[in-house]
Amino acid sequence: MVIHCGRVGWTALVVALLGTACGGPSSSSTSSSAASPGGGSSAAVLVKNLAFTPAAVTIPAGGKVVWTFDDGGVPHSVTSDTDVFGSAPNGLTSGTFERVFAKPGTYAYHCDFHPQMQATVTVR
Ligand SMILES: [Cu+2]
Repeated sequence: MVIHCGRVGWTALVVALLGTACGGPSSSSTSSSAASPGGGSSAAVLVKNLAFTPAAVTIPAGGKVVWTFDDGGVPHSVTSDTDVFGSAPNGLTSGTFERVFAKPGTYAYHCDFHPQMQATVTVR
């Protein structure tokens, strides 16, 4: 059975009895867009001038941190204080190192060559 909304009379009554509202609540437009998984959840750290910049980054669980090495040939490493992650042990002078952090927590790390270079990754 097809109900035409334009009519009045018994058709409208049937519509009312059936609890059907033609063109009732207008369909909401596409305004909702949740944060895309995997997107926009990374942080960048620059390894330069004997420092990690910024020294503290926060990412959501499953997010990624990308370190970029650019210190004029001075080698640095990204080494977890608790050895849960680390870049090449002999240091990097260029390029990037990246890691995905699946579990929430605070991850302290340092540079094996320059003990004063210390920073943290916080995963929420
Ligand atoms: Cu270093």
